[in-house]
Amino acid sequence: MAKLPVESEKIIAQFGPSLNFPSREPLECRDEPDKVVETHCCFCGMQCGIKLLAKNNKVVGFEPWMEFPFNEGRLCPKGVLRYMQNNHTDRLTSPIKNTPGVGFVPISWEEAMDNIISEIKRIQSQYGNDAFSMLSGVSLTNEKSYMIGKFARTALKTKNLDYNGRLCMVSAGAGNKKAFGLDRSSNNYQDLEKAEVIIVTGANVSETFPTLTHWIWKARDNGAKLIVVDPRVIPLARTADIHLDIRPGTDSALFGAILNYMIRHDMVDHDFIDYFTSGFEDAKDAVKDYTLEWAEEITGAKKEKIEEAAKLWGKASTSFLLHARGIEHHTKGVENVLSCINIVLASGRIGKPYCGYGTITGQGNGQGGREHGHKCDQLPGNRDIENPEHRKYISKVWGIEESELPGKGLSAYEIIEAIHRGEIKGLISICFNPLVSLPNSNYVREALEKLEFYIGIDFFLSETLRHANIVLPGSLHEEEEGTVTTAEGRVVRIRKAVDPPKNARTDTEIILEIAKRLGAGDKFSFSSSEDIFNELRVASKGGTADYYGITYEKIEKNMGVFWPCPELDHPGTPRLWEDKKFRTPDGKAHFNPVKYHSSMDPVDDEYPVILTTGRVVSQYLSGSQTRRIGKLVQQYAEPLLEIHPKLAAQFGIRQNEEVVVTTKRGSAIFPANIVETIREDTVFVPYHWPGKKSVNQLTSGHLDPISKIPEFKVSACSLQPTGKIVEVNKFSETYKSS
Ligand SMILES: Nc1nc2c(c(=O)[nH]1)N[C@H]1C(S)=C(S)[C@@H](COP(=O)(O)OP(=O)(O)OC[C@H]3O[C@@H](n4cnc5c(=O)[nH]c(N)nc54)[C@H](O)[C@@H]3O)O[C@H]1N2
Ligand SMILES: Nc1nc2c(c(=O)[nH]1)N[C@H]1C(S)=C(S)[C@@H](COP(=O)(O)OP(=O)(O)OC[C@H]3O[C@@H](n4cnc5c(=O)[nH]c(N)nc54)[C@H](O)[C@@H]3O)O[C@H]1N2
Ligand code: SF4
Ligand SMILES: [Mo]
Repeated sequence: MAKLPVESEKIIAQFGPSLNFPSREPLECRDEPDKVVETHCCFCGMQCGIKLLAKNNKVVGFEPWMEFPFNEGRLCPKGVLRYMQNNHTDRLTSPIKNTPGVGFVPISWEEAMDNIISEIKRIQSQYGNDAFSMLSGVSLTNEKSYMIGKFARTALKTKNLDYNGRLCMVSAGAGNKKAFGLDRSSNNYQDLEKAEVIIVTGANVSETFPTLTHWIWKARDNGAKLIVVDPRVIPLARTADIHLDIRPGTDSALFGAILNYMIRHDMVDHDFIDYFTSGFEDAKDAVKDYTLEWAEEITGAKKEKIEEAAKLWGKASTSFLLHARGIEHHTKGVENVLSCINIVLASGRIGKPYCGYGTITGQGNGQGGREHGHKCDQLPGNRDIENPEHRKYISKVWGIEESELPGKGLSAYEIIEAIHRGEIKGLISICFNPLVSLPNSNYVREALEKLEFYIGIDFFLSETLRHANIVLPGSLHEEEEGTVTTAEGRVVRIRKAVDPPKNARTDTEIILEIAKRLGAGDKFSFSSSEDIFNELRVASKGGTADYYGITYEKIEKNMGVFWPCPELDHPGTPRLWEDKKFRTPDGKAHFNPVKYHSSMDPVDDEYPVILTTGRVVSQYLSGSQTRRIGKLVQQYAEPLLEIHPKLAAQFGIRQNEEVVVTTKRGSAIFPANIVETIREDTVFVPYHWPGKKSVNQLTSGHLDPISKIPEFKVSACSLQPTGKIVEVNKFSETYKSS
């Protein structure tokens, strides 16, 4: 079947995006709700506890859930307004089919399913099973993540399944596995409270994990010293003791120099290194020439400040190091992570109260979703799809021959490349908006147009899904039972508040139905989310991410259980490594030698400025959800180019002037916001917008060789003012033009 043209105008007329922006609360809110449901926010990895109020099978508001231990009722602007998605006018409530000359038309489930199954079968018989690929996402619960991993391998029988965590958690995951043999932050965040020194690098905590700020403030109240590493003076940096304003892409040089300083000044824990680690000599050797002067030259941060930071860290008796995507979105993302872990291991401050290390998980279920097998190289329990023992165990749980279990598939961006090469012809995506979130978006769009058949499952018609042949209306967070695992490693319960509206179905029902029609019904006879979780528990047993001892009942009773939890009578593990038994083959924590090297898209005469990208507090990821909530759009309506006054003067750029930003991939125009809170050689653009406002038109498809994460944080660019001054953040106008 040939690819259909995209009837974009008609689609927008039919399905928005339109803003949910009532001038007053819905009338239902004034009455007593029928139900108050204790659950969690659908957005970031903090997974704040929240109570949803439901009336007449609709979510009409929220209340703080004061007892939930992490956020104690606190919420950020997105958490407060998330409930507005449930009754949204853009909500997909029927399967729709992209029809030539007409746009999307509603069709019955029967017709949708018949069409889907016949196209999957046609493509797979013509080109082979792996020619049908799947992309998934970790806003989905553990149950759905697990089920999708099983679905792709045993029903769709393809190796080409990957997920949006490929853009997010994989550098940290790979680094954690190399160093500790297990991929989870080492402590719950209450351990921050009495840390003497806290390093936060590449994490704009106040905007991206707002409720975590509370625990950092608590530590500050107790006298903690705070070191923030970021090319921008992010809100957290404004009150830090030391702000290291490094050039994007130079963290491994900074942390290498700190390690060298600690070694030279004997600020390392020799006993810990001797008894509990391996690889120290190699790591030491790799940084032996990394002086403070050299680090200043590479990073652009002052050597006196680097020295002060090294001393504070080196001499502390308790400490915490946190990082997020600022150090991970690089072609050396894994190395950056390892350079941080090296200074943690050298300090010996891990596995003790108030001593911790962790990546701050991004997506709602960024932690659980990276453990249970919807990554192209992974099986449940964070097992390795290429390890014969792991394959044997999971094949047994799934009731298949090991030879039937596909091997390692392609990662997310590699799937796009394979579509371009004509090797992949079909795609089913759920919970992922790659046209906005993958780098080099014009290339991604061309790939979507090349697909012979594309099925999407979402509750909104995202920009990507406008290229689909069939879109199935799936469910919101509050429409299914399940569990997610928070950034701390705490497995918590997502509770159903309402049913999916009209003719929409739960994601689980949809996947189960497709599996059944593909002839794999016997492996998907689950009758509830708890049923799926119970199979996941068994599948994870013995893996590093062991959930066997966690049950729905135990989670409810304790407001969450920290994995690993290998037995039913095990209390869970809020703090890892107290026993110093690391999960590497030799049982030790591993230092890894890290040499600094430059990014894949370095600046030159033609592209002299570093472009880095990220987030703002009021928008979430590709924006498909938060760009539909008017009160959030009003806070920050369109992407602005953050630029330092000196750099602006150099290019003759004025406040609110539209600037053409060009990289080797293409050009885009953003109004300038001239601020002193950014390095003079770097500009920043948030990425939550599609089409002409998408900064991912400019980012590159260069990937980290180990984790396959794209280099979102460094692109070389040139700047050209247009002479046109615009009014920015007039949200109604922006909305019309996006
Ligand atoms: N409001 C909001 N919150 C979110 C999200 C959202 O979209 N919106 N998304 C969630 C998800 S999935 C994620 S992954 C997290 C991301 O959370 P963060 O990683 O905190 O967010 P980013 O804005 O991508 O990047 C963080 C910081 O990295 C800095 N940076 C850029 N390059 C470098 C570098 O080379 N080194 C260092 N040290 N810093 C650098 C940027 O200036 C930026 O301030 O947020 C989660 N929370
Ligand atoms: N330039 C640049 N690009 C980036 C980044 C960056 O910092 N800079 N950050 C990267 C990072 S860290 C991430 S995590 C990615 C995220 O990128 P994406 O995963 O593409 O972003 P989302 O907006 O979460 O897209 C999820 C889609 O799934 C839908 N959805 C949400 N929940 C559910 C559900 O429960 N069921 C179903 N069926 N659908 C659901 C939403 O409506 C939305 O359409 O973007 C990456 N892209
Ligand atoms: S911090 Fe994250 S989980 Fe908490 S309310 Fe905000 S978006 Fe939701
Ligand atoms: Mo992310």
